[in-house]
Amino acid sequence: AGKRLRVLVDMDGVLADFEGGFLKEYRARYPDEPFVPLGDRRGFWVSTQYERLRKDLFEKAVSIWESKGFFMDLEPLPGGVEAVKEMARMVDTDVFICTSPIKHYKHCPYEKYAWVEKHLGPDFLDQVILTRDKTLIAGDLLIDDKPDIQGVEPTPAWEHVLFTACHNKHLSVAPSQRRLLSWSDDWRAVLDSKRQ
Ligand code: BVP
Repeated sequence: AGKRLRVLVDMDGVLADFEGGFLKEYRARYPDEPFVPLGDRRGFWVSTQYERLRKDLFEKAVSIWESKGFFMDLEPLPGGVEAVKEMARMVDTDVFICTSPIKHYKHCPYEKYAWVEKHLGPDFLDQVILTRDKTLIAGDLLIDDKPDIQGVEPTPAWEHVLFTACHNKHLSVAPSQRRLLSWSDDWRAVLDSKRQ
């Protein structure tokens, strides 16, 4: 047995259905406004695509995830909670939830902890890392749906495995970048490939 494996797992778009939750709430609040079906999503930033649709839709989109209850009420993505629980039970494996809160801090940080407590249990609160700069966090793997993860550290310790989402599935990424298509994909093999 070599050293322990440290896995960082993103929350929005990987464990929690940010895109689905956003669209549902947006359509409920703004039933007469245009929207982007999930199949037409391109680019990580929902706000940017809505702004391109019509300038004033930027603020309407932002209003959705700044609302009380938005992050708390996100549905888990299929298999994510089970995968993270299984990882945490694996020998020589440490799992952390590594997520960037929005700058409107009234609800989001609290609700991210509440979501983890609800879906992964109170013991998992020790594993939560809230940071706006994931390059500072040392790990062997970062499973994240954001294609470009940058920050002040030019050479992060982790290998970024791109988790497929509606906004990134059409992207051609560098051949060196590995993908997880979903939690039904072989995430165990990805972890094993990083073990000593
Ligand atoms: O908390 C999420 C939502 C927010 O950015 C955070 C991304 O965190 P990670 O998944 O990288 O951990 N967010 C914000 C905007 C626009 C802000 Br203006 C957006 O379009 N999409 C988005 O996810």
